[in-house]
Amino acid sequence: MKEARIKKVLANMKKQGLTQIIVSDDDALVYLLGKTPGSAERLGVLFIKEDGSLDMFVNSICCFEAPEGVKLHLHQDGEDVLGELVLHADSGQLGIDKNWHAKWLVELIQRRPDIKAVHGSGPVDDARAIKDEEEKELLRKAGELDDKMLSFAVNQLGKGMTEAQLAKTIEDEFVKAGAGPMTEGQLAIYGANCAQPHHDPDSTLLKEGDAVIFDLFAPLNGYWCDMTRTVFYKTVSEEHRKVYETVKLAQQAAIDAVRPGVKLADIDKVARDIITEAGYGECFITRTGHGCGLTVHEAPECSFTSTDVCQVGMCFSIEPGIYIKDNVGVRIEDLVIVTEEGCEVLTKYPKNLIVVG
Ligand SMILES: [Mn+2]
Repeated sequence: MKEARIKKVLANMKKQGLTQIIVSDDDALVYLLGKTPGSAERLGVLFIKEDGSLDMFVNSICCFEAPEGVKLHLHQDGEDVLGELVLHADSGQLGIDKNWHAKWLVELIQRRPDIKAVHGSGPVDDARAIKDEEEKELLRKAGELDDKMLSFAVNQLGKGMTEAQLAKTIEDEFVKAGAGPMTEGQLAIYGANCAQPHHDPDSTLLKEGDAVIFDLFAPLNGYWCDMTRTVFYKTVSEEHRKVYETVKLAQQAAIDAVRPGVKLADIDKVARDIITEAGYGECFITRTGHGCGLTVHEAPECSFTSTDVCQVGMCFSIEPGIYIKDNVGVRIEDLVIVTEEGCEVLTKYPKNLIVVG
């Protein structure tokens, strides 16, 4: 069990006025306990109360052994699965994490009308947003792997692969290098398809003058890397060069703006203003970034609606882009960790405009 992390969660519960919460999310359980029952569609949750008591309600099929300090409540298929949990909850407000299945939540509410269920991911998410030293080291290692994978990917251009074939080749390379299961495929996107930020790699072939977006992300020892680079194949038009240099400027300015106390909305604004002044404001259709850790997309969010403020230890992406329909797309993305003076950039693949082949 990770006691320091449980302490942070208890402090956050107090701050947020929550006396009891249910944690069901696998990544959150790994963060707090060092492991998860991996319950899938069955029940497997950690119940945390303000007095620090930790109770785990798990189906015995998961063969979950509770860490010291956690009281285990086992049940089996066919039994009153929620029975013990229903009795354990106190009346009043109960925080539920964002991923708990509605089937359990609805049943709990029906059986305990004295309970007021509220969204309760905050205490764990806010703790997870600030990485401890162990996590920072894992994120650095993941970043190093991403640098290698980007080099590998760029070296595959010109071999005649479709987007989908190249994406799969990169995924295989990640696996060979020790990456864990990837929730989505890698992104290798050519030409006008780059105008769709998350274009699903298909049978498109590479042609001269194409932009190529590589958005490469995978977990290494549980912690995700996430980096995007855009390169050009054989030639680059003046228009595309201008788009590229604008994104590069915006991305670097946003990185330079990161330091403790700065609002993430203001970091988004730094990038957005540069892109807007260059005349591409309407083509910047995404947020500037997202937190990254045990999950590739987690708190904090770097967008114009974000209410988060930079704190030392936060890890998030800075990935502005310009997406011009039927023409081109450029995105440049790095992961940063907020430090006392500014930030540490975890992904280091060069960002000068590269024309391959
Ligand atoms: Mn990203």
